[in-house]
Amino acid sequence: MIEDWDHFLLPYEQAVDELKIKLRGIRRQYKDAGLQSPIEFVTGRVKPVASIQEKMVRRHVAEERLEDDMQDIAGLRIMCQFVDDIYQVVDLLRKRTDLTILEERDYISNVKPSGYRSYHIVVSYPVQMKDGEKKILAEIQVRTLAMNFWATIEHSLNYKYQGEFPQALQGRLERAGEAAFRLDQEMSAIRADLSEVQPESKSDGETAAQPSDRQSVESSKLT
Ligand code: 0O2
Ligand code: 0O2
Repeated sequence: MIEDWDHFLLPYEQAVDELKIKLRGIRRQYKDAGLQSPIEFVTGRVKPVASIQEKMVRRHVAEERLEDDMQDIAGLRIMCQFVDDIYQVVDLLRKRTDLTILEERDYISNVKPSGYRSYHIVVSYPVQMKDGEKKILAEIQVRTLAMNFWATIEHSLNYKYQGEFPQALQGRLERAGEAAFRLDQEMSAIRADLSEVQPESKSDGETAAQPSDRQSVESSKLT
């Protein structure tokens, strides 16, 4: 029995705090270099005890296995403007020497049946505790703003319906997910068109040229 949850969760708090600072640091460095950051913003949380306990029951995770078998007690979320940015962030994470990637799950190429899209990375992250180093599992979810919009609302509706969406609602949510993804694709197409006429973003106040009148991808039909 874990009697002192605060004590158990302390290294997780430490890991989330450190990773938030480090990931936000990536954005700072891009800004500092005058470059467009692939990271828009970063959030993080330690899973509440009640959610950990509920997931232990649902997933049949014994308390002794908790540290190894529950990957998202420490959770970070990286929000990006564009789908391409997600893969750029994943590459940046792969190159880091302060964490070890254990698993990657691409729910963008392999959309979940619910309509959920995100790129998940499970990492092992070392925190320095008073008695020495402790390796903590953390789940980093990388997604666009549109994917986050969909997932946040779907998640809150899920609570309301306890995961048992009426069939018709389920279909509508899936279609809403598709619409959000078409929005992502259209935003990427607009960016590509803009960079054709204006290769580098101007910091000298020069006005941006108009995008070409070339028809953008068929995704422009956001129905
Ligand atoms: P709820 O209702 O559970 O969503 P700071 O970092 O100090 O600026 P703070 O208060 O630590 O700010 O919050 P942060 O880091 O901006 O974001 C915390 C929120 O991020 C949480 O809200 C979660 O909604 C969300 N979040 C971030 N990462 C994850 C993750 O990996 N998994 C999940 N499930 N949620 C995540 P709350 O407060 O927990 O409320
Ligand atoms: P929270 O803190 O409430 O977000 P499982 O964890 O059991 O769902 P698995 O395979 O261990 O499944 O992990 P998976 O599916 O790679 O990632 C789980 C997390 O991804 C979830 O955490 C959600 O944050 C997010 N997620 C996965 N599927 C969906 C979905 O259909 N809708 C939404 N909104 N989010 C999803 P938890 O456990 O729900 O915790």
